[in-house]
Amino acid sequence: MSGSRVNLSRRKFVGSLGLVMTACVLPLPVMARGTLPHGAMLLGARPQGAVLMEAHKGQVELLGKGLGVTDIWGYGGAVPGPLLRVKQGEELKVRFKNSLEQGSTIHWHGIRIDNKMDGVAGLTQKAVAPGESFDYRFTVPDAGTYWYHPNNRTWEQMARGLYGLLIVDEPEPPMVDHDLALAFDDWQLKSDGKLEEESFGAIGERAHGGRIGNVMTVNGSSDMKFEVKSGDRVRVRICNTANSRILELRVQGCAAQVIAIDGQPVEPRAPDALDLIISPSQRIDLLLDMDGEPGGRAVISEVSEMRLPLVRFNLHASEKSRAKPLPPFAKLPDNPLQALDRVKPLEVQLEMTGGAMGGMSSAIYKGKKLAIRDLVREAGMIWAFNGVAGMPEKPFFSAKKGQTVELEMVNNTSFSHAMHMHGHHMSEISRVRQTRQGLKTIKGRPDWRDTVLVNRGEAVKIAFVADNPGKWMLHCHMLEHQAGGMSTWFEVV
Ligand SMILES: [Cu+2]
Repeated sequence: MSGSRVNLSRRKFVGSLGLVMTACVLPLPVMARGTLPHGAMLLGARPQGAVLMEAHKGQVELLGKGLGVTDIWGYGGAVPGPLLRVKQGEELKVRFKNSLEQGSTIHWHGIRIDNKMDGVAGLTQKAVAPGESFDYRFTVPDAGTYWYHPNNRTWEQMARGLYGLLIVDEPEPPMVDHDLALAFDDWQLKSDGKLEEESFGAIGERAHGGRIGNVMTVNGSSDMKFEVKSGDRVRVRICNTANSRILELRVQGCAAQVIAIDGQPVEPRAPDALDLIISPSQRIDLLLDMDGEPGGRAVISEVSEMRLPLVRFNLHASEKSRAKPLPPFAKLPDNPLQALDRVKPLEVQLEMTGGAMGGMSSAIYKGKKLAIRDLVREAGMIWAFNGVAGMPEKPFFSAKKGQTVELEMVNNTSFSHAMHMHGHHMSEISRVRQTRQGLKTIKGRPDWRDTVLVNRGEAVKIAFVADNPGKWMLHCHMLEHQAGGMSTWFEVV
């Protein structure tokens, strides 16, 4: 890490992000059923029922008031962008205006969306040119925690702050005292708070673990605090919006349960260490019961590099919210995902190669075989899926609508990869790791999800029902790896 960058540390936050705070992270008051403020938290104007989302430059004090200004790109000029909130089955209408100096799009991450609305530049639409607009209009089939970000030069645009969260409410949202949507990000900042821009596109970042930041924020704040009471029930929706950092979380001082992963409900359970490893783009919904005594504290820390308390819940000094603890939390209603049919699946294998210490000597790029040196020089790429770097002209595979696909992803590289599939959710059916003693079966994570972490030396088989027609990306969500070659697409016909 260069000397001009500040150390990874928790910085004092004094509330300079007032607008963002108000819009996105104030604990909602006690919410009785059916009284969620749909749309009430939107920042943009809503001309004719559409939300206006304008991407433009902005300035925030990520390090805290008076500690340096960071120039960012944001939806509404803020980090994160406006919290969007709709009810399951409703239509979301967004007019996206691009007031940046480069083309952009909005991808609606994790939504099983109409393909035309998926926001992938070069695959589902043209990049929206500077000064132009694009209307996104789609219904949301699944309740849960989702998010949005560009899909054009994503590695740069997201690192500059372009992202926001999207909540799709259940028809009857469960009773909680506070419902919080939190974007966990890390930034590469210089000591004056300015973004480290010189390293954008650096092959060193692409070839290794990606752009790892030195300052971590939660909704643009590095000191996120909430005032709660002993006895409160809090739903915390966490999204990893970092370019490449795999979050490792610890929750202390309260009773925690996982209730959803990547938006999809799971049987409520105490989180194990695997549950709290959140790779880039993944979400986890935690239910926190504040069972500590008044005056106490609960903390969510990030521990991948050092123990950083990132979210604090301060319990009121004397008051309790209720005399008796709440009854156990029932599983959220399942979303309308089709069951797998594993009798005659379409079987596909994807081998990941390349990167530093990967030993890849050449790959196909735009139909041409290039030696690794030329691949790096001509395309800035250094990774491949089945020997192909970057988006191929033809689909990686074609599935018939309704067909179950079993995809085995074999990681023959020296790094972990967070594999994200568009338009669908998948279930992990097996995970094995190459060890000196041979293949070892690892505990799988069968819950539905849109992103699966494939660690080095692992082969992870996932299955999904290809029920959404169109052209869908499949890529590593470590954005430097995606830019460095780890992206492909499949079609459902
Ligand atoms: Cu990767």
